[in-house]
Amino acid sequence: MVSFALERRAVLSLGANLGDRLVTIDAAVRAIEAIDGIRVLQRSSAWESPSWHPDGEGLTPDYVNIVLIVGTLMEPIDLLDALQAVEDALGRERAERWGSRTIDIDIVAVGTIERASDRLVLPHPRAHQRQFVLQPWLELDPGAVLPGHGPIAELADYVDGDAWRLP
Ligand code: A4P
Ligand code: MG
Repeated sequence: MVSFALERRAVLSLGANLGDRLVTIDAAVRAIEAIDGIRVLQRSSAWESPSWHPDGEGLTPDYVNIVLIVGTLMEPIDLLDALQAVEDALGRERAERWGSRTIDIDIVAVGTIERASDRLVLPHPRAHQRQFVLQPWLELDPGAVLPGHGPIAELADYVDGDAWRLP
């Protein structure tokens, strides 16, 4: 019998604002499904939103974002390595922080872990402020709680910003 007793649930946010955004997101989901040690459990619809940037909204092309809920036995840092390898394989260039990108894969949360190191902050430090993370996550799990921040349904009620579900 296969046991998933030690498996943690991780919430991933995928975003793209260059090229054929939906095609790249589909390719990223397939690449994540192919990783040994990750099971994709749920995938949200695609949501579009103006680009967020510390200097203002809408300075770069609009994004498409989705949320994936996965099960994994991997340590969070190994998960980050595996997801960054997917970004690299899909042509992601890290020219500037918050710059446009073919694909960005952020780890929103891993179980109830709250931990910060140089390479990985959990939960993602800006996830609680972003409708483009909260709305697709709500679609999959309306009762979810973001560790350290509370129920995502409440966060989504008072966070600014806009995100619309694509048909
Ligand atoms: N890092 C630390 N914690 C994490 C985490 N929880 N998940 C480190 C993923 N990475 C994490 O990331 C920079 C470094 O953050 C990584 O090397 C990792 O060690 P990056 O992906 O190379 O660069 P980035 O994406 O520009 O940085 P970051 O911090 O992920 O940016 P944000 O704040 O996520 O902004 N607007 C819309 N509408 N939709 C979007 O998806 N995304 C961004 C990216 C900006 N505006 C957006 C969207
Ligand atoms: Mg990122």
